[in-house]
Amino acid sequence: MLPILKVPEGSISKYVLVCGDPARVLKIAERLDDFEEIGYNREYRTVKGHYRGVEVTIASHGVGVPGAALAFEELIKGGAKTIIRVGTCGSLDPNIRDGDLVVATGAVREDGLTDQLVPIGYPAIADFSVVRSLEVALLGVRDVNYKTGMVLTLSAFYPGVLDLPLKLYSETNVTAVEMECSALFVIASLRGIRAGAILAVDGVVIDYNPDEYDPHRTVVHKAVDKAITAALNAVVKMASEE
Ligand code: R1X
Repeated sequence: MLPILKVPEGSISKYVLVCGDPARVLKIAERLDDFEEIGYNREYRTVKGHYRGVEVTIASHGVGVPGAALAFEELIKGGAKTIIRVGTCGSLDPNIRDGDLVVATGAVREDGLTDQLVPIGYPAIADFSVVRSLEVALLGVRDVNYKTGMVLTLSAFYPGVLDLPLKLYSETNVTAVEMECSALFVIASLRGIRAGAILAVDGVVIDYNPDEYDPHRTVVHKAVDKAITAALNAVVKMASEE
């Protein structure tokens, strides 16, 4: 048994989609041809099914790197060979707005966890074949505006007395901020598997005001739906290339 996910070892598919929210696991699962829930412990809901004949596991990892890292490690231990995060992010690029998508090429490691795993010079990068498959899949998604670029993974969501470094990374051409990708990319690289991420923009946060955060709008839900479509079709493409 994998202790945190509470699913049997070996029960995880080669292809895995992950998201923060356990409710979104079901939203994604409803797009599958068939599925069954194989575990639900804490914030970690795990579902397994098929999409166009490809076995796929959908799992939630909660908010933030430390909790998500546990999920990534156990998913890999359980059999994952390719993990795609389907999440949300705030845009750091004034041209990328609410409802757009971001395909992550890599992540700035402002996460407070991965420096405990490996020296800070080790890059948090997405797998090129996953990035390429997501971009090809996006060609088949209607009415989508997306950018492929770096993301900032930050552990703080609500600022304390210090400013969050959003302007700095916006000015250095980082596209978006979120809270889990660096751990996914570092852990995937350390364990020798592929990972990537496709993120729906839920606000432009260069002048960040957490009081304005509202991911519960139709424009965000629609973008998440597009991200799910692209991620599932990317999986089909990668499976066909094996
Ligand atoms: O990665 C971010 C975090 O999981 C995206 O949404 C949550 C809160 O911002």
